[in-house]
Amino acid sequence: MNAEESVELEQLMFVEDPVDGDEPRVHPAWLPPEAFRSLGARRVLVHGDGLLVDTVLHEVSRACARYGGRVWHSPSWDVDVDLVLALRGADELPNPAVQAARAAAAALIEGADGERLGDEGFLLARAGDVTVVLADAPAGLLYGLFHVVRLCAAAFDPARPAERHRPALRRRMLNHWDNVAVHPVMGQVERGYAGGSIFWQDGRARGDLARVREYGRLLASCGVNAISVNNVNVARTEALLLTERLGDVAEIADVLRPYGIRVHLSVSFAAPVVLGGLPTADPFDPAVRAWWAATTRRVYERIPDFGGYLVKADSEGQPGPFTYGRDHADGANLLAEALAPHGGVVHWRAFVYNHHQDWRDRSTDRARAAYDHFAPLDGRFRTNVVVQVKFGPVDFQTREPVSPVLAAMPATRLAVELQVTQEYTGQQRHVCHLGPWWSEVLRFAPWGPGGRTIADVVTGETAAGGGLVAVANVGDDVFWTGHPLAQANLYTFGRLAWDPRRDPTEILDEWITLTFPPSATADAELVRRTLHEIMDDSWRTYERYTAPLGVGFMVNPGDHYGPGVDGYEYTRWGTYHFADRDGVGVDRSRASGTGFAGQYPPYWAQVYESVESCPDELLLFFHHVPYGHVLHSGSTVIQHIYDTHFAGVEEVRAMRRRWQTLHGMIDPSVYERVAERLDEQVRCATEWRDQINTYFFRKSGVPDGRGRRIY
Ligand code: GCW
Repeated sequence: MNAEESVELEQLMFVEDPVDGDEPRVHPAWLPPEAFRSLGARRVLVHGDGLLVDTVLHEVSRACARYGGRVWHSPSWDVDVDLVLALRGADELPNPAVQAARAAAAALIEGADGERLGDEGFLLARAGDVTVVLADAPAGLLYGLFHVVRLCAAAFDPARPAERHRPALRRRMLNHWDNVAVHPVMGQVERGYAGGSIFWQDGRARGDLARVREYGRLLASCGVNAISVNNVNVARTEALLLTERLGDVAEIADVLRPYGIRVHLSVSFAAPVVLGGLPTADPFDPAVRAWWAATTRRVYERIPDFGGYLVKADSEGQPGPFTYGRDHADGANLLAEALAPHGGVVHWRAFVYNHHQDWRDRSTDRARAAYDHFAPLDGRFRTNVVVQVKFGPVDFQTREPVSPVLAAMPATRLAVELQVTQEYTGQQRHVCHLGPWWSEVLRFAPWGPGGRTIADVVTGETAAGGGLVAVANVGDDVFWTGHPLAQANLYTFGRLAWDPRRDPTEILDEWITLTFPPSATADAELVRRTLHEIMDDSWRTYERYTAPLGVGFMVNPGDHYGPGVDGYEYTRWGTYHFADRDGVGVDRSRASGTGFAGQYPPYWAQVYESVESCPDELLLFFHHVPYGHVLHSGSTVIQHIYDTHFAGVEEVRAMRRRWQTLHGMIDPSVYERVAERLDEQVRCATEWRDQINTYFFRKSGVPDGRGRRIY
């Protein structure tokens, strides 16, 4: 069969064509046609069969149709080619280059540890003039193809040594907080900053899933292989996705399957009551267990490769096992038992805390909650439960210590949950590249320097490893993420989930090359340099002009955007800074505070316990100190607050100036959207600076050592 005949190209021309007659074009994100130029100009042989091999074939055909290359699909034998993408299990190819590559690469395929390439791994090797990508399974071939796209011409460099790639994490997952029915407060997408949902609209599934298909393609190209399609806050309409509206979920699964992405569903713990009409959802009740078993069986009848359930229980008003006097292991195991016969998993969130706290009560500490609830349950979860832990103990702040839960459950599969949607980091109106922050979290060694890291925990060096999860940041916005540069956070998440030990700046560089292909850019080096200058340190810049020294949560209540220093100070949410005329910060030491520091293994428990050894950037998270306290940096706390806030705004102004140098050099619509958002970032950062500086000046009465204007 010749691919040119077999591929229905029109299905695949989405990026080039408007979604709908009048609608604006959808930005291709990091897969613009130009990114395929190098691949598309080659002669390519695809060998193997299966749904994902067809996807590979479609991709190659599309690129070749555009850039003049040719495609053969097996069995087209003895042809001269530049690239072979082949399944190893497929019949022997009488193609000399493939045979040579196979022989040369045999040792590499088995790997030093004797492991095979696995379901998703691939190998790239040169044999004579030919680049050969080999995989054991179709998904590996698809990932191998996108690797070739990323490498561009380098994939065809005769001197390129053979390489072997396997994802470090089996599950690389995005959670969508998309509502089916528009929530009166949270809207269509909770904490969404990029328009409506790509799945749901006004209470129902979107009929046209072209956008979802394109999303699957973007995700596959950066390595994501699982998504949950509805909010963890499950309301009435969303609960129905498990039963009556399962067909909608099945349709989404059908569209994503060709990209190797499995669909998961957020479910309500109260489903047996709400949907099943039972009087209880008690995990020990036989009728409840039978209901989950039967319901789950029906899910798999409809979606045979369904991934599993995601649950937020006993948290922020969601139902859970506490109602029945059971704990979270009992709750999670109930669902795990129903999923086990079908190979599904439960992602059970550890984000459980009291959201009706009295601000007068200094003994309750929200940071302690996840550990207090979950650490005692270690060893009690079934093997198909993944306990999903927010990276920090509070709530996705710009700076927090790494959650101690991640070091406290060696007999449990743990996943780290990151927030790609920038709820607390500028809501996709600010440039805030989060790769360096996530990487810092993943490299953190909770048992002390040189020891095992969070990356080791999630890849499964302790228990089986639960993977990496992030809350998604896309919507029906033309640029997917509102801020075009926020696409890089999504891309970086996927790449870090594939390999959590990678350098985030290198990943950003990959994203830049794909998104702004050198062949389509007047001065590629200028674009690359400028984007690095703007983005590399943008998370630290964001940190400088917002809440200082790890204290967190000085945001406006509700929407969480912009400064609101006392916005949460006298509320029930448990996020306080305790600033008074003498000092600021939360005493979480064992000696005199809430004892949270003691939840870490000894090395960090000791470091965080004392004001002297606590790292500057977390000082106010762990300690209440006087404004005159001298940091390791040599500055006082109050002067540090002033200096970083003045500096942060200057850095944002510099970002805007740098961006202006790209005028005329890149797609004008991207240029304009980013320019507009940088104006807002300058405005908002200035507001942060002035409110924070003024607040602390008024509290402390200490003037700025450098005499700058404070209001
Ligand atoms: O940070 C908070 C958000 C909520 C979210 C919650 C969670 C889905 O403000 O909107 O609810 O986290 O993670 O469950």
